[in-house]
Amino acid sequence: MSNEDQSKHSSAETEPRGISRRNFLGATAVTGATALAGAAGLGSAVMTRESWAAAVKESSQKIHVNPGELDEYYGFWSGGHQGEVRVMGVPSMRELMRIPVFNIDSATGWGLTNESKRIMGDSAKYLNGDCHHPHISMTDGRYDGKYLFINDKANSRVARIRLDIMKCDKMVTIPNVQAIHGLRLQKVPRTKYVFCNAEFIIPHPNDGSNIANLDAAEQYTMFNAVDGDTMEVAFQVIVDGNLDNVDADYTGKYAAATCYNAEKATDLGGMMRLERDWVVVFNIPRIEAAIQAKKFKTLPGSNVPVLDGREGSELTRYIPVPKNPHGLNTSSDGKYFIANGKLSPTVSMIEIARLDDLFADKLKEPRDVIAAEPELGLGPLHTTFDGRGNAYTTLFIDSQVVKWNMEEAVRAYKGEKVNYIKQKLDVQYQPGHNHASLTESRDADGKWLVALCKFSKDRFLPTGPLHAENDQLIDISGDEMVLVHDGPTYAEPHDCILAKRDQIRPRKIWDRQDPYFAETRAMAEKDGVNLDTDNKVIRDGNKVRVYMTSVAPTYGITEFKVKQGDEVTVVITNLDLVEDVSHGFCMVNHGVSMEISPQQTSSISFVADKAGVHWYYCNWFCHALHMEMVGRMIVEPA
Ligand code: CUK
Ligand code: CUA
Ligand code: CA
Repeated sequence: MSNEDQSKHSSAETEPRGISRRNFLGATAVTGATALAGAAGLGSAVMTRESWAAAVKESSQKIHVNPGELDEYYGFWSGGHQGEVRVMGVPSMRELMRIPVFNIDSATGWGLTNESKRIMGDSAKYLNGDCHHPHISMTDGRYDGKYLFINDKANSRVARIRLDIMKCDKMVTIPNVQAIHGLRLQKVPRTKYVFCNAEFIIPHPNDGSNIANLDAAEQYTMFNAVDGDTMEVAFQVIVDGNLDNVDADYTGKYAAATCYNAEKATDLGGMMRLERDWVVVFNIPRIEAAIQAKKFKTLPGSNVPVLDGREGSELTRYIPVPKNPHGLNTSSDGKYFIANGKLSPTVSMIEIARLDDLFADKLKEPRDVIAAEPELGLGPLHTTFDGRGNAYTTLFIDSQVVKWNMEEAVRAYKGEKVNYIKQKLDVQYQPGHNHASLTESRDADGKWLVALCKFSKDRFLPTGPLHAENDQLIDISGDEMVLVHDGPTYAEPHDCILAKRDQIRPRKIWDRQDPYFAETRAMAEKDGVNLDTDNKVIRDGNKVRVYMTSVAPTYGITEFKVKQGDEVTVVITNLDLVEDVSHGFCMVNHGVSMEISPQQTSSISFVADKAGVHWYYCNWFCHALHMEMVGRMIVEPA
């Protein structure tokens, strides 16, 4: 089937400049793709041009959020290798906020302030990150709005964001592994574990002692669980092959992860050698029992329990699936783990109810848990759900989202003649993740779907060789998907998550007792300073602590003296009680900048290495006299 046929009804509305732009990645995006079989045909009747235009008009009206009105959904977007999380309003697709996490942020002082550096810990030295998978904590399979967790592939970290203040409050580096990629949460009974996959296979120990003969060294990667409450690593499980994406089930018992490198190869050709790789399923109660029974080891440099989950272990099962699978998604009805084929035009539906038998060795072979393996199109990467029995899978190579029915796919697998494909919608272009509203919870409501397209090509005004990506909003509330919005985004939102707005309960101003700045408060107490009232300079050897309050439009201290070479810490408490009156502190020519929101205490340290007069100013516009909110640091020459 040609692209022209497949895009029949959507091309008129979404591709006014023709569809010739669609093909450029067809054969080259994924090596070996040309060898793949063709896509299955369309199931539903194609709408007439008139009814399509009417549907687009109706859906487009739904996304218009009038000035002064609020969006129905919060969206949390990963910022990819830009390192931050972005908060969006959906369906307007307006960007509401950015939450710096694995990056440095000049506006808020993330990565510069003492509070943020304490949270980043040893990894504060890294100025880069690469986040992919943002997920909201759950209780009984429903978003509880407490935390958002996200991975950092670049520096093997996991971070937690407190959704009441929308700031990162914990960060942990996973030991003994490289590149934390897939990350999903335990859904039931609650998010006790944050499951995260380390992608790359490395030698153990990885200290250079075995590089003369790497072939003889023991090499593996590990599945990891972080305790969502303490953000300490709870356990690690050694696996065969490598690990890509992961998800957990709705019983609390199982997590499953895709592996694209069963070959344990170190190059592209080698990683595609086998016709099948696998999904590895982890038995969480058995892992917990093994830890209780002290059946684990520890690796040098950490005391995390490390268990052996390689083939033959009681803790895991390996289910062969076609070549180089990618996304792993639990259907919102709790029935299936769905592994997305990538180099195979299929997805593999693993029936979760049969996993007990698989672990009890009651099945003839692991693939007996496959309920269906529907053929969907070229390059299936990720699948999302509408809560009405339909699944939506991105087809990277075809540049489409395919809507298909899960139970019909199961019937077709059993030999019944039924066309499970409901619709294929062109998206622009090369989608990675897609994500439907509330899809990772029992509450999947089938209203909106976001397709996160890696390429925008000519959908937007040109911005030089580097193009925006394109996060497209699709109305899935009716029988047909309708594309309603093109959303340009900066590198690179791999994934997003949508929650109902009443599931997130942010604070309006800070609580003075907030643990976020508890250590700064403790330091003040030691200095005999009351943060809520005092403006004081404390000298302690060559360390100088400047405590001041701020009330729009003045700092409590407008002049302080230090000596050249002093290590200065400025601590500011914003006494304003009015919502939205944030102050800033910027010391000119010192690389010093931070946010102090109402009732917040923030602190930042620097060396006063230049003698003379140095102005500081408020850099968050707070008052008609904001420009006058200034002060001077006078530095005596050494
Ligand atoms: S991965 Cu990026 S498109 Cu990191 Cu979730 Cu599939
Ligand atoms: Cu305070 Cu601007
Ligand atoms: Ca492979």
